Amino acid sequence: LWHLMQNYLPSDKKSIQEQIVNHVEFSLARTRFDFHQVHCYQAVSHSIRDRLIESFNDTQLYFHEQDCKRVYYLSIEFLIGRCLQNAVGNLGLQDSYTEAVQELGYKLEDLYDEEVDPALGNGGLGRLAACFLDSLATLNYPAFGYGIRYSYGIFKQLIQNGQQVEAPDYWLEKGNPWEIERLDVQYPVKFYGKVVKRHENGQEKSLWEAGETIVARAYDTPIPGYMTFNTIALRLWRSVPANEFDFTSFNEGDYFKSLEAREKAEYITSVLYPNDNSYAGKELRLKQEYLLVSATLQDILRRFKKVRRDWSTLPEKVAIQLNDTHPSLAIVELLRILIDQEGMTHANAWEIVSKTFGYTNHTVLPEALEKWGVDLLGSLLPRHLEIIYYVNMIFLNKVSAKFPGDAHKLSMLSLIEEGPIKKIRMANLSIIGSHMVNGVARIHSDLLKSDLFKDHYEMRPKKFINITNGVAPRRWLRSCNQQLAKLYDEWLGTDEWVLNMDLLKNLEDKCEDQLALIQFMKVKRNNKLRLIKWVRQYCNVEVNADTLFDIQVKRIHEYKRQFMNILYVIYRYLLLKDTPTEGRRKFAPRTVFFGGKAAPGYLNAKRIIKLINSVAEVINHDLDTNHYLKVVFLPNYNVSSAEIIIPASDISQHISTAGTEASGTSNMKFVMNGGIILGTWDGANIEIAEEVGLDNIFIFGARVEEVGKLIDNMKNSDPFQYIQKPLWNVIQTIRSGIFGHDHHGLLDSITNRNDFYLVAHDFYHYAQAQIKIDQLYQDKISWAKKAFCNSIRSGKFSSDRTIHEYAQKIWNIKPIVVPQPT
Ligand code: DL6
Repeated sequence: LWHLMQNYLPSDKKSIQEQIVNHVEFSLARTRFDFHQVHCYQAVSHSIRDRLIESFNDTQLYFHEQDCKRVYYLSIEFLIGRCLQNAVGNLGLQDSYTEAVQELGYKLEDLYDEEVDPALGNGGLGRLAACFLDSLATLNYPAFGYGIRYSYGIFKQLIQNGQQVEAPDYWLEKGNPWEIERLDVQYPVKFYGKVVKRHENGQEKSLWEAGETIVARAYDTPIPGYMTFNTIALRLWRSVPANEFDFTSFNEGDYFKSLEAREKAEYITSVLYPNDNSYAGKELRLKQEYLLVSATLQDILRRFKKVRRDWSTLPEKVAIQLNDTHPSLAIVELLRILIDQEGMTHANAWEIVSKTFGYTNHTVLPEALEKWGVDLLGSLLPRHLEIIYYVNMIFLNKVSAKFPGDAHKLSMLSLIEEGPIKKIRMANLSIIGSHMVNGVARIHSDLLKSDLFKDHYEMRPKKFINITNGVAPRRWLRSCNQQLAKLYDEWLGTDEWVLNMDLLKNLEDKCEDQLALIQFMKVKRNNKLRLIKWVRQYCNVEVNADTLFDIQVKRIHEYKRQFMNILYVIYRYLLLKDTPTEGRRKFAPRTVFFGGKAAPGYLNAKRIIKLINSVAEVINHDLDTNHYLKVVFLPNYNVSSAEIIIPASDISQHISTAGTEASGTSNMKFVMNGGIILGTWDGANIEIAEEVGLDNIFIFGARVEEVGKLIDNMKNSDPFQYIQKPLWNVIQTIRSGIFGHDHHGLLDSITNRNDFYLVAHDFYHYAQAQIKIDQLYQDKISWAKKAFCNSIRSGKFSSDRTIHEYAQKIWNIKPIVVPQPT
C-alpha cells in the first residue's frame, strides 16, 4: 500500500476527469440534477488538493529524514489570494486540466472565478508574506508559514452614494477546499491569571497560573512550489474552546450559558483588524497576537523535540522570522518556556532566543508602531510582563556600559516608554531579541539606521541590513498575464525565466524591434480590454481602450497621496475646459483608475474616496471632455482584481511623500507587466529607477533629505505662500461645490499649515511629470519601448531573489530538494 502511495496521481486527461468525477460523487455527494459550476470548481480543487497533499506529506517526511534547519515565517496576515489557478500553474497542469475540464462542459477560467478570495490581510505586509511562501516552496527551502485563520477577512468594500460602505467578508461560507483541518494538531493557549513564586533548590522560581485557557487548532493550506516536488504549508490557527460545554451550566438547565465559553473562545480569531499602517491597541488584537505566538511555538518545539537534542542547538535547527512586530511576543514566550518550563538560566535562554529570531520592519510611520500598555499586557500575560522587565534591566545595563552617562540613549532604547500610561515598545523588543533586523527597501533600511532605530544601530550596527522586497513572478506575471508570458516563452525559447527573471534581460535587442514592440502592445491592449469588461460589470462605466490607462490601486492613506492624484485630475479637467478643441490634442486621452480600501475609522481616507467618486460623477458625464478624461473608482480592490487591473496599466502611480512608503510591492508588479511608473523618490521606486533606467520612469518630487525642512517651511508659512496658484484654483473649484459640498474637511487637511505630506509642494512637479507623460504617449513606439524595458528589466524584484537573500543573510538555511517519487 505504501508503495502505491508513493506514486503521484496520473495526469493524463482521462485520469484527471476520473479524479474530478470521483470528488463530485464522493466528496461533494452531488448528482447530475443538482450540479452547478461552483461544484465543478470544488471538485476540481479537491482533485488538485489531493496532489498537493501527496507532495506535502512527502516533503515533510523528507525534511524530517534530512533533519534540516527550517525557517518559520510568523505573520498576523497572509493575503494569499485564490489558490486554484496558482496551484494548477505551479504543478504544470494548465493544459491537461483545461482540456479535461472542457470535455466535462466547463471552462477552467470560469472555474477560477468561482473561488472566493481568502482575504486574510490588509495590504502590502500580508501579500508580501504570501509571495514569500510561493518563493520558499519554489526554491525548495524547508519552511512553514504561521498565521491566523480569521473567520472574517478584510471587509468587502461597497460604494454607495460615492462613499465606502463596509460589508462583512465571511469567506468560508461555501467551505474551503484548500484547507486541511488538523484535529490532532491543537494546543492550549492561556491568558490572564497571576504569577506565583516558588522556592526550589534554594532558588526562586516564577510560575504563571493562568486564568483562562482556550485551544488553538491548526488548519493547513498546502503551498506548491513551481516545477518542484516540494510543497510546504501555511498553518493557520483558529481559536476553539478548551471544553465544548460548560457542563455545570448545562446540567443546571442554563443551556445558553453553557455555550458562552465557545463563543468567547471563537471570538478571538473571528475577525481581521482592518488597519493598514496604523495600530489599534485593542485587547482582542493582543489576544490574537499571543494566540499566534503561543500555538506556533508549541508546534515548532514539538517538531524540534522529535529528535533528542540539546536546547543549545535550537538556532541550528530553527529560524523564526517576525513579519513586523505583531508576533514579537514570541521572543518573550520562548524565554518563558526555556526558563520556566525547561529550567534554564535567563542568560542561557537569552543566548538561544536571540540567535533564533529575525525581525523585519515594514513601516516608519509612528502611528503604526505597536506599543502595548503595561496594564493591558500585564493583566493578559502577567509572566510575560515580568520577563520583559527583566530583559529590559539586563539590556539597559549593557547600554550603560557602552554609553556611560547617556540618559538619552537609555530612554530611547528602553523597552518601556515612560509617560502617563507606560507602554512596551514592541519594535525595541523585536530588535534586541533578534540577531538580524531588516528594512524592506534600501531607502527604508537607511532611514531605520539614521532615524527610527538610530540608537539601536549605534549599539549593534552589524545587526541592521536591507533586503529589498520582491513579488512572485508566478502569480504576478506568468499567471495574471498569460499572453505576455507566452510571448516571453516564445522569444526566449524557454520558460525558464519564470524561475530566473534575469533571463528576460536577454530580450534587450527586442527594444529596437518594432514588430516585437507591436506584439507587446497588442498584449497590453488585450489586457486593457479584459479590464474594460470588468469595469463594465462592476462599475457600470464605459471605458475606451485607446485611452491611456493611469492606475493608482493601493490602500487609501494620506501618505500615499491619492488626494494629490484627484486634485491633479481636477486640474487637468479645468485645463481641458479652458482649451479649445483644436488645442486639446496635446492631452493624451486618459482614464484614471483608483482603487483601494480605507480603514473603517480613518475619516480622511474615507473623504478621499468620496471626493474621487464625486469628481468621477461630474467628469464622466461632461460630454464636452469625457473623450479626453474619465475617472473610475474600482470597488473592493483585492488580490484577484489586482490580477486583472495590473496587466492593463500604461501608467501606475506610486506617489507617496519621500520617506513614508517603506517599499511598496505593487510598483514591482506593475513594472513586471510593462506599466510605467509615475512615482516619487520613495520606497522601492528608487531601486526600480536604477534597474529600468531613469529614462523609463517618471520620477518627481521632494527627496527624503529635503522633507523635514519643507515641512518646517510649510508650518511657518502662510498657505498662500506654500500653495501655488494652479492648486489654489483647484481648491477653489472644489469649494465652489461643483463636486458636492462635503469636502471641506479634506481641504482643511492641507490648507491650515498642516500639509504634512507635502501635497502642495509636490503638486507642481507632479503636474510637470504629467506633461511629459502626455508627450511620450503621442509616440506609440517610444512608449512601447519604455514599457517593454520596464518589464524585461524587472528581474531584481522577483521574490525569489528576496528569499535567497533572507536564506543567506538571516536564516542560514539551504534548499532541500525533494526527489521525484519513483
Ligand atoms: O513590506 C511590505 C509592505 C511595504 O511594501 C509597504 O511599503 C508598507 O507600507 C507595508 N507596511 C505595512 C505596515 N504594517 N504594519 N506594521 O503594511 O509593508
